[in-house]
Amino acid sequence: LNGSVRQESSLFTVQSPNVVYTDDEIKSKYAYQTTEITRSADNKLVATPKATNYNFKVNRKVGKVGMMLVGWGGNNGSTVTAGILANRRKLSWETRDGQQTSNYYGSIVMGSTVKLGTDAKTGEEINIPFHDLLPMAHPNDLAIGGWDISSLNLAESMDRAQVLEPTLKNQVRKEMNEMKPLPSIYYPDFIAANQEDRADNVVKGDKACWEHVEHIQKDIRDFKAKNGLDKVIVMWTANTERYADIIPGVNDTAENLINSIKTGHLEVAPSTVFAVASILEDTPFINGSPQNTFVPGALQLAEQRKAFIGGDDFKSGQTKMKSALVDFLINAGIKLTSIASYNHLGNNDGKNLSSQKQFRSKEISKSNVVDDMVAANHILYEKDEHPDHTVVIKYMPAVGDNKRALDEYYAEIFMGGHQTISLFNICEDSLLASPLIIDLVILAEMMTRISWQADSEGAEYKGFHSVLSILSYMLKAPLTPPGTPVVNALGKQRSALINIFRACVGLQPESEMTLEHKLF
Ligand code: NAI
Ligand code: DG6
Repeated sequence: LNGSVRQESSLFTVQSPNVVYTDDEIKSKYAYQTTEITRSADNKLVATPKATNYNFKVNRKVGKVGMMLVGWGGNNGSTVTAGILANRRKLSWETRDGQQTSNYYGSIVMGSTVKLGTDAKTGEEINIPFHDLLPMAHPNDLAIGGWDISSLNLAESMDRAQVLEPTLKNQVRKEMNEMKPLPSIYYPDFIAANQEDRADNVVKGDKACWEHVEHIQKDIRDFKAKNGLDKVIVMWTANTERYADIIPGVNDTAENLINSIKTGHLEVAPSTVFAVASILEDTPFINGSPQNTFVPGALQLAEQRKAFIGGDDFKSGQTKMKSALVDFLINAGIKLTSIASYNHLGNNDGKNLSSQKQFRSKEISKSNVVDDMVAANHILYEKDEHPDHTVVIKYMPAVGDNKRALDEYYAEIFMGGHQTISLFNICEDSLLASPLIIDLVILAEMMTRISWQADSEGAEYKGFHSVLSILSYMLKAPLTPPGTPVVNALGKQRSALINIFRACVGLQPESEMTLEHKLF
């Protein structure tokens, strides 16, 4: 599949002495306004407005972009591929509800709008597609490839997944028949034993070795060359692995990790080998599953090489809802006291997660998603106090990809009263995850074209930190640069993303004050 290049056509330009457009770049000067807090001698808080000046530079040339999925033949991999093909060809298909046309619903980049400003004449809010905020790649243009330990071609994988309508599958079948995942690395100890029967497309060797790293590097290079690509994003959408033990001398530093791969240490996971290979190829690598792929050594390697990484675990239905609802409850001054999250599903992900060690990885990523919101409200919660939180996942083959998620939120309200909110969420899991894969690819690629400069004499332009916490909106357990806070609140994650992109074109954050409508 060849990626193609589309001509950038800006929907808007910024008219400001702080913003300069050239054919190749958008340059902006931006004053970042924050509030610095200090304490007075009598321990009173002192808030001081602070402005830090930055220059941003956006490379406007998107180039040819490809995505390589690890686990391409899985439910997510085959569904996102069919979805992109269908959108590219503007397909529509017959369903029992009528004619359905291709869309990118569920993608923040392709399906959501952002407020640009207010109409000078009418005072109306002007909203534009998120995709038009900056010159972003278009998903229809992505070259698609990847690896799977299962040899089925993508048409067969799509049938195995049982997600899409036959009337759609028939229209993309021919193209998907031609798509065959590259053989992958398989270390049986990291995924459930019940996955063994699909592992018929594997590279020789059942533990880490440097040949595996080089093999994957070559796959990336070959894919780039074959499709004439400028850039590739690699994403792990393969099975959830068990956690790797963090062992001093083994995976705690970049050097130790590399040595451990070379000596075949048994605690190096396939996903970490993919991450290392991608980092060494200067290819952004995103982990869509919950395991600790980014052991400290992998993280350090990414920092040393200034390569972009992001993770962990796609945040699709239950957790996305949780990170919005809990934000609402606690910010409304309601004391959430427990969350019981149960789900059952019958796809291969559910089968893999029926094994305890793999379930444990998912339990961790699903459980830590409210910590920042709780910690921020010291009126409702004492230090280190947390709501009870239970996560249950059961494998129920009959429901296939149609995951059922049941949540009970129990909260304390005014004067000892109680509020119970019960949610029952049913959806095709892969149809929620596929747009996230697209968003992660488009946004990670965008970040490769943004650089910043401190507004001081002789400062150099550089990229953002290796760990792309800007991708948090799509991820359950957002990875952040070491020592920096994790933000789970969904609204804050979206604001950070949008406002950083606004800053790149010299626009202040949207404050929602709308004073123009309030001060008559
Ligand atoms: P799946 O089980 O259908 O697909 C995973 C694919 O990975 C399979 O085809 C398998 O053969 C392949 N695989 C396993 N180990 C591999 C390796 N070492 N190299 C290459 N391929 C390998 O699962 P699905 O539903 O596509 O989900 C993928 C991952 O995304 C899972 O870890 C899941 O937990 C995670 N996820 C899924 C979400 C969703 O809503 N569908 C949301 C959040 C995370
Ligand atoms: C059941 O929890 C299986 C998981 O793989 C989830 O489907 C997936 O992680 C999505 O979870 P959530 O909480 O983002 O909907």
